[in-house]
Amino acid sequence: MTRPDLGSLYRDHLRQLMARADRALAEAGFDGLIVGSGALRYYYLDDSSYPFRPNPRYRAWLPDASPDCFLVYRPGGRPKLLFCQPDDYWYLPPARPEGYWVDSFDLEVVRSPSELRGRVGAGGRWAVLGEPGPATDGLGEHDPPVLVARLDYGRASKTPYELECMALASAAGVRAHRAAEAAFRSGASEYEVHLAYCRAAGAREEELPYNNIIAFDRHAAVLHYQVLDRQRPPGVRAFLIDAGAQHAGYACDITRTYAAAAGTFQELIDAMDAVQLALADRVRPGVDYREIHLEAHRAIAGVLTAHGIVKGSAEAAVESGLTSVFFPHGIGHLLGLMVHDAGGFMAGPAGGTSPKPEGHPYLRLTRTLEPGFVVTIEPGIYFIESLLAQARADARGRMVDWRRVEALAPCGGVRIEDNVVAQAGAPRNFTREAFAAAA
Ligand SMILES: [Mn+2]
Repeated sequence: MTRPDLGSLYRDHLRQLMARADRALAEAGFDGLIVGSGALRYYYLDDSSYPFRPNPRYRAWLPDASPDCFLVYRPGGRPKLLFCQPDDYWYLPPARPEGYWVDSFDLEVVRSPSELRGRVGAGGRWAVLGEPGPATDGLGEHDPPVLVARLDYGRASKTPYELECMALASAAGVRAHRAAEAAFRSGASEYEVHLAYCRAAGAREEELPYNNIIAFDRHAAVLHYQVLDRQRPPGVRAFLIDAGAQHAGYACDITRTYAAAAGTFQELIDAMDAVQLALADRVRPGVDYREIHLEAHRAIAGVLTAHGIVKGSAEAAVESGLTSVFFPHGIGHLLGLMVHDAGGFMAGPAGGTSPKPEGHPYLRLTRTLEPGFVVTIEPGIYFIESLLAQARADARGRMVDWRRVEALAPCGGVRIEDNVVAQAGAPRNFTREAFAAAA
């Protein structure tokens, strides 16, 4: 498959970004924009730093991820990049950037972030996006809400460049997911699966968009399970992996669940796979994402009753709140430079909040989908002891077949998560596309 040329996509992307910034700056009453990539942070009482993550509002402009750099932009002019290349013999300074995006900037190499001062240009009201620090002190207003609201709101719709970066991230993530499944099936421990994943993704841990969730059996019932057991226990039945990859800062966020053998749990996985595909098909412009979340509860209720986990009607399972015991998180979120991307609750470009549906506090996206929105669709069914105990203690307890629950609980849970683009016509599913290409 021939891929589109990132360079020309990037130039269009930057033009769109500048047009968006021009409008937002005018509406918010600013003359220019300074965006910092961020500074290294150090562990308490230590001289080693946390892994560096650039400011996503900086990364929206360019793929470089070096600390202490600044983008300086004034409408009507070319964006300037102050690229920090410290004179430092303890660490290797970042190389002067190269690649398809560099020619779009007036590049100035500086030795220290303090050189920003004096290069911003005279006069005007400046907005500074990024954490406050000595380099930007007094240069302008930090993260002015009227401006960041407009910029963040626009980031939900991805440009063709961003979509291509996300397709490339998905390809890397799927490559690694396949390696992880193979490792699981060949007897690896959680930790060894993780290493196989990183190797296939070509990523150090700190380059992953979020910490891998690699969970055997009951560990899958811990939604953000973070331990990687070094030993594989005997008789593992199930494997849930929620792991991503990135390209130029853009993330994929993929979850798959596997059964070690055919049987009841595999049937539950198959049923959830069908639910997941049907929900992913609803990702279309004009659809209120909250509706997809509520639809997920109805579909999951259908699976719970069809598989004898819940007795009675699917409607009663939704109405009593029983589905939230088995599916206690949101159906998904915006995805982009951040795994839970910016602006998920915004009512409009000027700000305001779009409320979550009552009784659904963990939903992370409440907007109506527009072309170019990339969202995750990640329905799940889990056997979480503490939530089950609460349900058992009240009226919902009578609606559950507890023997069925006890039989499935050792498998932990199922989640299947794809990354889906809203567009005219049928949605584009990055994840299924990448799995099909890899098969
Ligand atoms: Mn997710």
